Order: sequence, then structure tokens, then C-alpha cells
Amino acid sequence: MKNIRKLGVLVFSSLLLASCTVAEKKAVAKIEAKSGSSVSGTVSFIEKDGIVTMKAALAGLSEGNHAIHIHAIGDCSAPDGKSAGGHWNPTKENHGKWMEAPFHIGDIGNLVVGADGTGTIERETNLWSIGGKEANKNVVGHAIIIHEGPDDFSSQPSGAAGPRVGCGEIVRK
Ligand SMILES: [Cu+2]
Ligand SMILES: [Zn+2]
Repeated sequence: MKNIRKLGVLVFSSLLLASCTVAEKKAVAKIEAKSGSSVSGTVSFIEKDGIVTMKAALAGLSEGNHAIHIHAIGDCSAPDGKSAGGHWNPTKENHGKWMEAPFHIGDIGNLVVGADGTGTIERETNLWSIGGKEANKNVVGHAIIIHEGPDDFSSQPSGAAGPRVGCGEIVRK
């Protein structure tokens, strides 16, 4: 009888735990400096009810606009960040501006950086997911890249944003 009660508590608490993990999924990219920069920061992703909210907070950048994209390969090992490959573009679109078709699904846009070297950008979309079966949506396993220059939203294939000064693989949290 005692054991059955214990089992009941166990089942109940695992159910609670399971419902929590289903409700919200999280991923994060810790940005490391590349190409001799001193860039640092974090890009966090939270998925809830089919909507992914991304929040990026970066430091150590020069004042002005800096392109930020999701690149295809979650590999930041190269000193110049080129191991991350080109823009994440599973739908085979042209490069462009976020939510103004055509654009790559990884075309986040530009970070606006102030005189103190910090900048933030946020996105909210149902085009992305964290995990899940749709490879065209899943951000996990790709990489965030921060560029030295701004994205002009028109040059192909990547917006002429210059060297890669920050890189971070997007991993499940
Ligand atoms: Cu890029
Ligand atoms: Zn692009």
C-alpha cells in the first residue's frame, strides 16, 4: 500500500515535469569574438504556443549598424567564423530584409549599436521553431553571426556586411 502511494506521487510529479517542458522550449547562442574582435553576448530563443521570441544582447562592437544573421552550420571553430557557412536558407530564397519577401529565414537584420558598444534586437515569429520535425523551421544546430558592417538588405547572397566579428552555435537549453 505504501509503495503504491509512493508510485502515485512519482507518476504525478513526472506528469507535472513533462507538462512544463512541453509548454516552453529554450535555446541559446553564446557569442564568441571572431576576426580579432572583442565582441561578446547572448542570443536567446524561447518557443511558446508556436511562436519563437529571440532576444539578442551584444557588447564590444563599434558604434553603428551591424548585420546579424542565422548562418547554416553550427560550427564557430574558424577564427574568421567562416566555418558557419552561408546564410541559413532552407527555402532557397534570395537574401533580403526580415519579413519583406524575398528573404532568407536567417536574415534577422541589423543591430543598432550605441557609443557604449552595446546593442539589442528582438524578433518574434512563427517561421522558426526550437527542435521539432520541420528542418525548415528549427533554429537549433545553426549559428548566429555578427558582422563588422551593416546589412544592405539587397546585395546577394549576404547583404555585403563584411567580416564576421562574432559567432555562436544555437543549442538547446
Ligand atoms: Cu551573416
Ligand atoms: Zn541572407
